[in-house]
Formats: sequence, structure tokens, C-alpha cells
Amino acid sequence: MSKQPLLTKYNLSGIELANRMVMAPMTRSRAGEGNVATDLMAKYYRQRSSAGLIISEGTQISKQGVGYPWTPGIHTDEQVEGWKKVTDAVHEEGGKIFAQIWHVGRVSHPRYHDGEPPVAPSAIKPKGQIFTADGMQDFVTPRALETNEIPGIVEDYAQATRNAIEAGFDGVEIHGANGYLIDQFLKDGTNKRDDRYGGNLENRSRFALEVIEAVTDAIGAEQTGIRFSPAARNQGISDSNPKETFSYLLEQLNDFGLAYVHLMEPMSDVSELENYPTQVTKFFRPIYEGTIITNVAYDQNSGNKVIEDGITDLVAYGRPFIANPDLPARFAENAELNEPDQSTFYGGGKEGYTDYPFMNESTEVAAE
Ligand code: 8OZ
Repeated sequence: MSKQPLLTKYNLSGIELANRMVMAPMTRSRAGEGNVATDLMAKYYRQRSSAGLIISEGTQISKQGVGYPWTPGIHTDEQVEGWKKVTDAVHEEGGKIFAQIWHVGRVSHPRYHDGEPPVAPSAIKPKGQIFTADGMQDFVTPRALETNEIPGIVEDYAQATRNAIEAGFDGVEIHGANGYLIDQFLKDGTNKRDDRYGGNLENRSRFALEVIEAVTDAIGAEQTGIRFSPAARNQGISDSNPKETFSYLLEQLNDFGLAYVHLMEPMSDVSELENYPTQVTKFFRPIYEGTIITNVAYDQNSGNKVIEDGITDLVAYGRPFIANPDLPARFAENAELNEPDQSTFYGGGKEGYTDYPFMNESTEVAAE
């Protein structure tokens, strides 16, 4: 039998990936004091370094970008030092790792901002509650950013990018998905601005494009990826026409020569919603000319098939990588998978984090 497409090599704009299986970015809420990556996090990522590419959990570009407890940052010297342990561990095992750089925008709480509201394109409160160290809390109405504050945030993305390279990452993925700041600018349910960052498509895309320009200026397009979730409904995010919004944006991106665009399939049923693509990657593939990573709910068969069908180049796995540090080896042997335990996804220590068993002890990546 010929080799499974997922297990073939891939040249990611000059970075040689051992296979086409990407470890999806996943918040695990185990950072230490000062939102610094820990030795335990280095062990977790080291164990998963047989992924063709690891994308780190979201890491904050600034204090203003924080929205959850125990999530790491990449804006202080200590945070950069902490990440070096992670990137060294992954590189020692021959793996590759990008940092996902993140600003949550309105998906936050005054407790992280000295009692002030979080910031957003417009002063629109998300529905529902947010997880905090003291349990679930009501969202507050964010403060709409002044036009003249926006260049400073774009610069925070550029600085976080330079920090990521200093910390040893192979590149960065800009978090443009899941209802966080960039997504809040892109979509018209959260962007009611009347300056050059709101209104028509071109204006709503401006912030994302300025961030991409700043990041690619900092390190080069070939080390820059970006993740979008056109059909997401997380945290009350919505758009009147995601097909149109993301067609426009992806056309603009063709000019940049990025390492990749990472597209999330819907996480909820959007079949009844007008102008929402039910098959996101398939819908946008004809528009975007570069490398695509697809993600959400793929298994071994559907992952191989989506590459074979020419819909994607790489496939990101989330939960399967939580529970199976040696996921590529398991796919190679058509082996059984460990099941992830949802109760240990966020926070805590090594339980449900670095203690999932490898298939063979002989292939187990050393703890230190
Ligand atoms: C789960 C919990 C907290 C944050 C995302 C960064 O959805 C996240 C996230 C996921 O992209």
C-alpha cells in the first residue's frame, strides 16, 4: 500500500516537515507565575514533537491581550526565556514549532486590566460568561478602541513576533479566529466602527492586513501563518456574510506569500445560516493559492482523504494530540487511540497533560 498522505513530507516555504500532521493550537492553562511557560509545558510539547508541525497554544502579545488565567504570554523577558525551554525541547527531538500570537479583545474581564474594561472594535458585550480563576463571571461591555490606539496594538503583534523568534520558534501563527480581537474586527456583528477600521469589507479587513504586514515585515512571510474560523459562532461572534468577508480577505492574502493559512471547519451546525459555508476549506480552497492547513474533527481516514482530494495540504489535529503524544506513529500502524479526558483540558498539573501513554515504551520521548 502506498504511504498515507498524512505521513508524507511537506516543504512549508523552506521548512521541512516530517509529515503533514499539525498539532493544533490548544489552550491548556498551565502556565506559571507571570504567565511564563514551565518545564512541564516543555515536556508536553517535547512528547508531541513527532507532529510535522506544532502550533503552540495561544500566547498573549501584551497584558491588554490577556483573557484567561494561566495562559502564557510572549511580551516579557521571563516569558521569552520560558518559551526557550519549549522550543529547545521540540528541536532536540527534530520537531518544528510555531508560536500562536493572540489578543483576546473583548473576550476578557476587568480583573486582568486593573479593573478597566477590556478593549474591542466596538462597545458590544459578548453574551454569556467567561471562565476565570474564581469560576464563571459575566462578560462586561468592552471599551471601543480609539483609532489612534490601533497602531500600538499592531506594533505589539510585531514585537511579540520578534520575541517568538528570539525564543527559538520556527515562525508564528497569527490568531485570527474564534471571536478574538482580529475576528472581532473582521466580522460585522462585532465591528460597528465608522472610522477606516469599520464599515465596508475593505475597512473591516484593514486591522488583520496591517497585523499581517507588520508580522511579515518583522520576520518574513515564509515564517508567518494565520488562522481563521469563518463560520465560528464562539462567544457571540457573527458575520452577515462570511463567504464574502473571507473571500475578499483570502484574495488579499494571495499577495503575501505566507507560510500558510489555517482554516477551521464549523464547530456548530451552520447549515441554516445564510451565507455561511458548511465546508469551509472546500469553499475557500479555489480562492487561496498558498498552503492550507485544515482543522476540526478530522480522524485518520478523513484526514488522508481531504489531502488526497486536493482540498488541503496539511491537517491539524487537536484533541487526538492531547491524548496521543505519538499520534503519527499510531496512524502509521493503524493503531488504537487513547481517548482524551475533557475534565483535565484546562488547568491543573501533569494529569491529563503529560501522562497519556505512548503506544510503545521504546518510542516514548524521554521526560527531560
Ligand atoms: C479554549 C479556552 C480558552 C481559549 C481558542 C484560544 O478558542 C482559544 C481558547 C480555547 O482559540
